[in-house]
Amino acid sequence: MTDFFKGITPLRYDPSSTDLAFRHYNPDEIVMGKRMEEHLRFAVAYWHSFAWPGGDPFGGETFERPWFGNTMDLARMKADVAFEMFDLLNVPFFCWHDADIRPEGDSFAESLRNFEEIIDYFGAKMDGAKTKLLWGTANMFSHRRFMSGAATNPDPDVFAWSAATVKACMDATHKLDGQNYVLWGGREGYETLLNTDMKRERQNAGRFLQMAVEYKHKIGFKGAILIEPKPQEPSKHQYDFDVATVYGFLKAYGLENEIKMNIEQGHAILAGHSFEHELHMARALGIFGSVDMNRNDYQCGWDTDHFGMNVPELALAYYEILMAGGFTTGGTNFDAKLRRQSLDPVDLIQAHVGSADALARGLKGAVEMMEDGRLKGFVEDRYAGWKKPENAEILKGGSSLEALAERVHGEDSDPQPVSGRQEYLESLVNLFV
Ligand code: XUL
Ligand code: CO
Repeated sequence: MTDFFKGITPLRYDPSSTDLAFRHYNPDEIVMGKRMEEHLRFAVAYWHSFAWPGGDPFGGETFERPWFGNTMDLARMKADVAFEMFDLLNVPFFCWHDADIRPEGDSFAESLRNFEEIIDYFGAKMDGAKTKLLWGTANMFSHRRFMSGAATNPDPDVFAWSAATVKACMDATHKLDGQNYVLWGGREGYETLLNTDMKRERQNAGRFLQMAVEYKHKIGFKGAILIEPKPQEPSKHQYDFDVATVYGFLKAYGLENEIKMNIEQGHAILAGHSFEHELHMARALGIFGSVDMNRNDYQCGWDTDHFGMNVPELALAYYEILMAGGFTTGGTNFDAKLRRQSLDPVDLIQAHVGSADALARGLKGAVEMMEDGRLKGFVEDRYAGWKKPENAEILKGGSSLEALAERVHGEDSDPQPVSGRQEYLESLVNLFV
């Protein structure tokens, strides 16, 4: 036991508490036939909570955690503190990158040894414990070797290094019985077109992904492979721009039935979309997987990774998730970090508790929207004309421009516009949030 969280007792659901407690997140409450914990499937992100030093583009470390440093002893202390927080929060899942959990070695072999030792350390802690692994992933963006990309690096040796890294991370995810494996390509893009061959980089990334899928099947990993779209930052432009772009890419490499989406609120905003848009698009394309839950600062234009606290926005997000059928292997990963002035251990706990409560309220609002049924019914009615046999036939290929021209010529009145009733629908949403 470390003393990092000393004085903080396990968090409980207590709606009347005036102290630190869950006031809305009640894991055992049944909503829409399922325990709230099983709907939300919360995960703590190891990197933001335990590895991030509190820097910003103008300032360095503010967090001075006792486990910061590049040794195995410190990596084990970090793991001890992390699992203590998982227990305090009673959280069902966590997520990691290889680089957050192990010290970087002087060679690939040394880094791998460190990594595997920590994975076994995690395994021992997870044995009989509540917290499971939602997903593992490889950090192929922080180290300078990845500055020109991982799978899209012009240097085949970096491509090979990246393949070895993904192999190790998939092996470890499989060993810890992870529910998913995530790929986020922060440097799979470019800084300047003047030194970039886009055709080659896309091909290389496509082949890399195919090899990851081949390996998944070879080792019998049953979890989902997820891609996390983001349009830019750290690179000027990234190939995994948004859900629709990634879908086109997957189609081109025959992977659309193999890979799903891990959708992040902040990334959706950077792509010029809303979170709901990205979730709805993934639902429409049948590739919804999981979410990285956070909140962007709408003014500053960076991926600020605030904790999600805006209930009306969260209700719309969970409405889309419920419409997609809810999570199967996926979950709600708190891909969020403290503000750099929030120095105290209790701030880490408060952030997760406050966001869990906001998310629980969002979920409950979404459930009410689903159960009320008017939103869904409105959309169904709006497209009901397509159910008529003569219209359904058009989409089955049983029509042509000439046939439709004939139909229109034979009619004596124009189609009459029908109200989209946006304000009614927005007011309806407000009944539930
Ligand atoms: C970066 C980001 C990553 C991924 C995992 O914006 O969201 O932390 O979630 O690599
Ligand atoms: Co993320």
